[in-house]
Amino acid sequence: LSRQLSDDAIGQRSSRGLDESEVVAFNRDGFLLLGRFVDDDQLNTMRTIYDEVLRRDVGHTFLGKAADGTEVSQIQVLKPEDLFPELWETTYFRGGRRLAAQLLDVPEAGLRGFSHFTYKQPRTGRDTPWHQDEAYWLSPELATREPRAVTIWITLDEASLTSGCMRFVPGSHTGTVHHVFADDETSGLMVADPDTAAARSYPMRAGEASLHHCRTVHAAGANTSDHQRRAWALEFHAEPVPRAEPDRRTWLPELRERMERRALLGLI
Ligand SMILES: O=C(O)CCC(=O)C(=O)O
Repeated sequence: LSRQLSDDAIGQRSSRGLDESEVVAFNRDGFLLLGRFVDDDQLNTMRTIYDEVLRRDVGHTFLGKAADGTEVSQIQVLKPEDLFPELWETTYFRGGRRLAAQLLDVPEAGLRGFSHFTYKQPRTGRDTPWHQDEAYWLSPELATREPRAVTIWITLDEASLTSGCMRFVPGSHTGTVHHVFADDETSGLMVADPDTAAARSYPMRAGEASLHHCRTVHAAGANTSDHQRRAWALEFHAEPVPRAEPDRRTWLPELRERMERRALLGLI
């Protein structure tokens, strides 16, 4: 159905903001499906830039090994906008920032944003494990201050049950959960003991997007299909607020060490 929307309707979808029932659903579930978010022209522009970024080979392997020990490459490119600042001018970025400001109840100018590409080659064979985005954030102030952020995620190819669609645990955005490392070397984190009984998978077509809270427990499937799955995530952060209780986030020293080893510090 979303493919039948006119370009105008798609433009309005990303510029008019969320209606009351969508805000209520986001606050209840910790995520929201946005449907078709960019028109075909924008989608093609984004794909061209994405492919050029991949061609320059500036990404790093985010998760190195499958559970059975085989090497797989799931490529992540942090801050592609540093290479191609025009990414900030896309409907996706502008619309995403507008929706993030609405959900976090701050002016757009009060948001800090950055993005990353998550690229799954055909037959990657490795999922993105259950995690909360905020588990990756190293800032020491987050021990005593609670981050407020949302991520908007768009797929530039079909993201199906077999090519790596998103999975969310509804209502899981209410607290920080313990994380451990997903493999021996990389900086991939996963929830230590995820309760995924209520989780669902959300296949999306190219150009469709979702939004999630920085504490929503989510994952994405492996790409066992024959086509690539290019996804692009934008994170928008508002000022953190004081926490009632300090949060120890015990995996952070090791995460910092792994990032230092992989020269990723400064990027996140
Ligand atoms: O694209 C993926 O495979 C996972 C993306 C994700 O977890 C995120 O952007 O927070």
